[in-house]
Amino acid sequence: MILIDLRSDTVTRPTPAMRRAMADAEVGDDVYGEDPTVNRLQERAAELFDKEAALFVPTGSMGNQIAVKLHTRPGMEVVIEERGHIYNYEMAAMSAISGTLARPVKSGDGTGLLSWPDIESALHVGGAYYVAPTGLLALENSHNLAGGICLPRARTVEICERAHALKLPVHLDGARIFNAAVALNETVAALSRPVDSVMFCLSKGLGAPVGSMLLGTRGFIEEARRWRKLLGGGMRQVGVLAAAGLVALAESPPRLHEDHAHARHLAEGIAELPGCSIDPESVQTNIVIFDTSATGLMANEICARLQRDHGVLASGFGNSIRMVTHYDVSRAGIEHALVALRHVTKEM
Ligand code: TLP
Repeated sequence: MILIDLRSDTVTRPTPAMRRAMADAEVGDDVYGEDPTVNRLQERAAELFDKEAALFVPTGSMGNQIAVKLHTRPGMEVVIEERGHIYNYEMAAMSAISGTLARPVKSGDGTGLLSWPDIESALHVGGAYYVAPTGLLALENSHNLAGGICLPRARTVEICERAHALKLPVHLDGARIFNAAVALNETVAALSRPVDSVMFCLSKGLGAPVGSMLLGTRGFIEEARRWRKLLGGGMRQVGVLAAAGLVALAESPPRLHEDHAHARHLAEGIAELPGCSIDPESVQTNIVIFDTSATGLMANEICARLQRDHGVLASGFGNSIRMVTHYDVSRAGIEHALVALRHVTKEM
């Protein structure tokens, strides 16, 4: 049976060009700062994002958590949208590593996109001494669990201006910021210019096998390097991975629109199925999250049947299923997934 793996865009395998670059990579010991390929990747990322410096980290989670650590002190709160990855899927690391507490907020319009009034009502800035102060505002673009929706540039600018006026730093979880940039027709630099730090993943839609980048000022990145080591993320001849990252940065952004078109097509098909509900218009990038409550089955059960009988892999969360498109899934794969879903929902 063919496998169509829509669980995540993390499942992509390195392209032939990435594998060649990995085999040929010039390497050195990156803990001494001597890996030329890592150094090139960091310089390239800083240039693309128009930030002073960048650091190659093993995972997006490590990049985010180093940022939380550097922007806060123990006893502070981190304001974040209630479905944010840093809050929901990073093992409570902000409390374990930084001694901070998440202050989750709902977006007033229900989309997952925060506006300044949503944020303002959750802030503790310059208030009573017995209230935990807000240390950081964490944004996410695109917003994974909100269905890959994108935070427009103007909204990011406004939020950051207001936060900075209160001396509050802003970190952007830009795991999929290249998808957001394509969907919004912006550059990644424009979307992340107003924030103090940004993390993006090479290992998601960009298709590299491993790695993420953390960016900010030179001083911030120097400190981040110390924390990466402390967390066990000081790697050695890691140019073999950075080489794939450089190929990913050069080759992948121009094809992300294809993943977005596949996701929209998938959502349009799903909207027609009995018991499944999604507004295809809300699908802006490569993530499709649809509600399955009216099928009478738990999402996990639907996913189990999709996999067992049709070789289609998806992720179930409560009453929702998430399907993520990426370069290893073609238009034919999307059609196959729709046929499979049609079968499974008809059986119910
Ligand atoms: N997301 C994974 C899962 O953890 C849910 C996925 O399959 O989407 N920020 C965002 C917005 C993410 O979606 C992820 C990974 C991360 C950070 C963490 O990246 P890694 O997995 O490299 O630690």
